[in-house]
Amino acid sequence: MTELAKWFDFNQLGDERGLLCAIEAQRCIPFSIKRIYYIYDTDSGVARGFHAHHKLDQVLIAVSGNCKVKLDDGVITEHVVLDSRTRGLSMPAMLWHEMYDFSDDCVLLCLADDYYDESDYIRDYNEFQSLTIV
Ligand code: T46
Repeated sequence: MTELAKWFDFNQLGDERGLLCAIEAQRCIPFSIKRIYYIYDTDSGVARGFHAHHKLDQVLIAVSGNCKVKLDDGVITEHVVLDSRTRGLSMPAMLWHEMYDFSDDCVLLCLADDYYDESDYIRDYNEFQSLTIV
């Protein structure tokens, strides 16, 4: 089966003092980071996302706790679990995504290759589907 999810694995560094994970733009992820945001204190039962982006490229990392993500490219749908602080989920443009089942302690770190721009969002699923038809 074709898989939509692509992952980036980051090196876990550490010593007797604890652990550390470094993410270098253009090395560990394939773009330069222009924006970082994080999602936290999401009430259980709440789902977020429900959109795709025209151009934005992102990587999502659950740096604390866990959540699930539904991915949909207009043809294939896949559900993945984000539960590792050393693993990033690739979230390229034109991939419909919905995040759900957030644990109480979930902090979802998002690395983005561009600034916030509402006009880059496709929030209507029918519009998204029409754009995926070639
Ligand atoms: C995405 C998923 C994974 C800003 O003003 N600046 C920002 O950089 C962001 C990300 C959001 N906002 C505003 C826009 C809304 O008024 O914050 C509010 C919440 O954003 P939204 O409803 O889009 O949040 P999510 O969790 O549905 O989606 C977010 C990102 O917006 C989106 O790009 O891919 O996380």
